[in-house]
Amino acid sequence: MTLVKSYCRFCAASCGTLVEVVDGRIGAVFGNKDHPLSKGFTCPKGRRAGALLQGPHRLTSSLRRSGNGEFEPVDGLAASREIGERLRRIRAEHGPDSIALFMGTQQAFTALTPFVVKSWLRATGSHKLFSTMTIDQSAKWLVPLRMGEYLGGPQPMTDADVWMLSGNNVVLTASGGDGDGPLVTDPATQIKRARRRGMRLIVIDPRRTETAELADLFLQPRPGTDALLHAGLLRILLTEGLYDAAFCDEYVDGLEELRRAVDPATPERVARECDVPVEDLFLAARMFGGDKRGRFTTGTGANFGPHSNVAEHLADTVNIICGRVLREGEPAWGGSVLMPERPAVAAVAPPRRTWESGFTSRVGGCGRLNGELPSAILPDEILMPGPDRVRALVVSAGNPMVAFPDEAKIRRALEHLELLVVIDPFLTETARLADYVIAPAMSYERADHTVLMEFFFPRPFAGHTPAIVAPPAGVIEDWEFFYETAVVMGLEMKVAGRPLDLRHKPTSEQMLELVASRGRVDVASLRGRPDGVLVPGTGAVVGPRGDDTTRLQLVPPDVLAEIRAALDDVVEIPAGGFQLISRRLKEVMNSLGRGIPGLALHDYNPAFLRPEDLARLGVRPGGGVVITSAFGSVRAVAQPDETLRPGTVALPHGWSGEVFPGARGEGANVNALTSGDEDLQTINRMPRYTAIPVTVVALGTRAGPAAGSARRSADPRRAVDDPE
Ligand SMILES: Nc1nc2c(c(=O)[nH]1)N[C@H]1C(S)=C(S)[C@@H](COP(=O)(O)OP(=O)(O)OC[C@H]3O[C@@H](n4cnc5c(=O)[nH]c(N)nc54)[C@H](O)[C@@H]3O)O[C@H]1N2
Ligand SMILES: Nc1nc2c(c(=O)[nH]1)N[C@H]1C(S)=C(S)[C@@H](COP(=O)(O)OP(=O)(O)OC[C@H]3O[C@@H](n4cnc5c(=O)[nH]c(N)nc54)[C@H](O)[C@@H]3O)O[C@H]1N2
Ligand code: SF4
Ligand SMILES: [Mo]
Repeated sequence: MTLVKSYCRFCAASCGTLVEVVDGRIGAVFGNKDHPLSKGFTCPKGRRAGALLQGPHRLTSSLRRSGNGEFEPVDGLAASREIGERLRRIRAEHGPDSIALFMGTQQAFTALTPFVVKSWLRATGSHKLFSTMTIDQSAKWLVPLRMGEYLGGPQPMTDADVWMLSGNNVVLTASGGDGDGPLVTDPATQIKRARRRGMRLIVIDPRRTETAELADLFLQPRPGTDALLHAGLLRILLTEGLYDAAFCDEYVDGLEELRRAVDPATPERVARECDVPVEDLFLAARMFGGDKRGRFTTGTGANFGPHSNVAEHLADTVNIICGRVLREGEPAWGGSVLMPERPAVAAVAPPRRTWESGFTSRVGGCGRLNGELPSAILPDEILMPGPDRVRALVVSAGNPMVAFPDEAKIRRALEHLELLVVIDPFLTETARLADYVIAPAMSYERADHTVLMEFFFPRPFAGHTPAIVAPPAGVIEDWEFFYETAVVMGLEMKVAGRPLDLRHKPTSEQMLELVASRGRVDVASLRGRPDGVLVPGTGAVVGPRGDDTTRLQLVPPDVLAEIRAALDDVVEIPAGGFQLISRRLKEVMNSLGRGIPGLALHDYNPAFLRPEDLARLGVRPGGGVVITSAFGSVRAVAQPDETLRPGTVALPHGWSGEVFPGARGEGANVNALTSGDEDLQTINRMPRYTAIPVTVVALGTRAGPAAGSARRSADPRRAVDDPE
């Protein structure tokens, strides 16, 4: 047995690990105390990497659907070339836009895949690029595109006086919604340390989360009321003068319009409709506002609601009017190490309404954000007739069958494809519908570096790891699939600004050097330094504004209209009805990690309800419930949870009734309850994943119509799945 240092690649934290390698297999995984960022910290997911990589459900070979419809094993490189040939024909016959690509979550934790994937799709000439970004915190892309972006960078948590989090359970997810470093690596310790030095933490969440337990002030509003709540906070900050008037004078347009727009959000109204004590609302505004440092950042909860684009716009507006950005002469963030540095300047980049020009989809006339189309339109891109209909889809490290809204619709779409290729180490719900499943090498089986994660680190840092165990024979690395198909398709790819040599295949290590070639640290200098290296700062400071007079647009006309609509919309919950809210599980990463013995608490996702709500429904812990929305119905296993707001039910996403072939569990796909057509935001078509009106009844009881509306209840496919 040897102990080898490496780092974990299941989430952005990239914790340093000590891995037992026994006969070429992974044994126990420990935290590496010498790692300068994680200092020995790991989470249960990271510690079970051995079971994940070597467990019973891991694909040890790629698969091809044969003539009789069954999967047969196929060599990964051979399959890639076959697929390249099929893609070449589809492209020649139907044009480049008949090919689409979906980028899933796990792609982001490999250094090479995102670079190669994006340049691959660009080289095909297709515009049909989709990712989880538009079914996640999608407004985080939209807000700067409409408001403009301050280029000096945000104030960090390191020296903050106050931090406010909404809909973001960082202690469980290691995901500071805006990528604030200290909230990513070992967030509980970082928050405790910050509070010891005097930082105040405000948490807004309908659930008293693990993060809320660390807060100085906790607000537990009614789900889906974030836009109103943020407007209410802004109103107090503006009326009490708790904002940075000098910064606004210099950098902001629309302060008076903002004042008028949030005027209807009076403290009394906000307190009543959000159902929070009015004193707490004032307390939050006064604790946050004024001459302090620190930011208001949001997670998925605040980005999933019925007015998520407005909620996020107003959250960022809180930061802007309070001037919570780095000013000229302050030390710049300087965390780019393997990536090229973008100089920080105290200037504003103008809004970029990229969706208003260039390629638009025939589905709803949608345009692109940061080069991507909204994921919610992907099913219609496949299903709706039209000259550039998507016929072939490559899914890179994602599981749309459980991630997309409207489970039935995404299934229909995936089944309608001429060619579905899924690159995934597991036979997921999505992979089971594929023509080819490419089995990739997993984390400890491949070399990597931290190029794409450095943005999330609290200090400038870089790490490299070689592969520490060999992948199963015949398994390829993700990037190789794209390389091999590119060769067959004759694509000309550029990676990190340089042409990729398609005659002489580079090694993975050469590729790692290529993608980091614009950084300030050489990959070669990281090899043999398994703890990674803290990189000295550049000493750069935020540069002057110069002659530029661009200002941030607080309330462009479309945003103003959306604010009005959001503030007109009263969130009504009929008596006896519930609100379905989102939440995540500690032991799994979306759908990754299911099926590992002993990792997830159960082999299903429970429906969490308050004990008294369960009692009222006559359901025992562990008993069955039927949850019904206006769009569909699922059965789930009930679990008591005192941390919830009364009248809410939380059902984690990423599960279904059949997680892996033959492994029938009692999991429920929450996206049977969501819609891909209704309740979508403008522009980014972000679905509503929280604050969904539902009814909950004990399994075996006939369900009434869904709370809120009976749209679609006439659809027989959506009839309640009642066992009676
Ligand atoms: N263990 C683990 N870690 C993960 C993941 C995982 O599945 N498991 N997933 C990863 C991914 S892809 C992401 S995007 C991040 C997400 O990271 P987070 O955004 O921290 O995700 P959650 O833990 O679901 O936290 C969302 C919170 O929003 C609250 N909420 C629900 N509805 C509302 C609402 O209407 N308003 C407000 N204000 N809050 C609401 C929920 O109660 C919940 O506490 O986590 C990443 N890390
Ligand atoms: N109702 C509802 N819907 C949601 C959410 C919600 O909270 N509620 N959350 C949304 C959010 S924030 C997100 S990010 C999406 C998640 O959407 P997805 O990213 O589509 O879902 P994941 O389950 O993260 O899929 C990751 C896949 O990558 C595979 N994988 C693991 N390692 C590797 C690897 O090395 N290479 C490759 N090729 N594959 C690998 C895993 O087996 C898994 O199947 O779901 C969204 N959908
Ligand atoms: S926090 Fe993320 S990187 Fe760290 S051990 Fe857990 S999954 Fe791995
Ligand atoms: Mo996500």
